[in-house]
Amino acid sequence: KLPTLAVVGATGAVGTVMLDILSHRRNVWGDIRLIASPRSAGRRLLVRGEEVEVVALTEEAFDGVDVAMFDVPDEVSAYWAPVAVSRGAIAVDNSGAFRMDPDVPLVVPEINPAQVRNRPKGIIANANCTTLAMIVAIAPLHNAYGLKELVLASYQAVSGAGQVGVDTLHDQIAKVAGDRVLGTRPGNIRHAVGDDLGPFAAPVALNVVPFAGSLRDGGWSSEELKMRNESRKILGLPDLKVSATCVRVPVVTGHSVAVHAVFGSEVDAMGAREVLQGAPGVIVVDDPGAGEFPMPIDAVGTDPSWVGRIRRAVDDPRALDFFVTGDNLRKGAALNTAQIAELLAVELSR
Ligand code: 2RA
Repeated sequence: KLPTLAVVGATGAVGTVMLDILSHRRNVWGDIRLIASPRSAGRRLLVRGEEVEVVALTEEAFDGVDVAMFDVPDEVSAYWAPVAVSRGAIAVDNSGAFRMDPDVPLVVPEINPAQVRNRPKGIIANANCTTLAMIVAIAPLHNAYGLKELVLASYQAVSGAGQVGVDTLHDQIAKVAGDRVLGTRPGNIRHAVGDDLGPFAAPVALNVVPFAGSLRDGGWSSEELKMRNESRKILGLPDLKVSATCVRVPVVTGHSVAVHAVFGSEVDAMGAREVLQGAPGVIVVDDPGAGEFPMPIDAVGTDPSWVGRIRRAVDDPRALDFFVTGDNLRKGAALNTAQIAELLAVELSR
């Protein structure tokens, strides 16, 4: 009998992409149960070509479930993932609630798939979308050259903040469109956009906002610390030096990262390109003379991380600079969760 899957948060931005992904990947599931807040219960959503009724999040909703995926806020996962486990399910959680728990593996199937078996709490965590955008490109380079340090700058899409982020950007674009004076005087974009900043710290239309997440000690943002801490855990490099600056940009979907990676041995761009061409989950798009480089407008809706602008640092033969873009709702969230769950489906079907 094929295992039963539950999708918790089935009606959210990531949940919607999840249903699409489950409908198009190899079918390893028996029943798929859709779970959401009581206010969404009763809605009928399409998955694998069939309408399935959404049920409310209750303890009983997990009975008979083998694997429960969670795409819900941290506090919802923190409470309900252990409930799912107590009802017999393995939880795969896409929130930040468990990622740094030493008893919860943080799994990227292209990098550390064996970690799915090391789950003393019955919970497996999915990394943050910004980490996931770049880590499938970093890991093979680490295996080839021995990573010592990362200096990162993110360019994060508004959908990372959910549907409200997307709606906020579109509303702001509508307010600033057509006025060619905007952007030529201090404050005039703020004035045109008004107070409706949605989940962002400043207007995001016609702007970039060098802050994402919440403020933490030392002036770091939560997103920047996630890039550091999650990279260390996934790569198994607890002493890796990581400095990140996370920036929100007026892009709907597709998180990008400019990476400066320092290695223990000398690198060359051609060798790095070959390593990346052979890496799972990575596509190399690197012909700037022909106008080919990785961009969110091309990567959106696709599965791999797109890597390009690969250069050896001018001043350090052990350092590489490159640019990487990935769909933050797919590999950055739903796809990686689905891939982890598929590893569990194989284990459960044995
Ligand atoms: C963001 N990475 O882009 C976050 C979502 N977890 O806001």
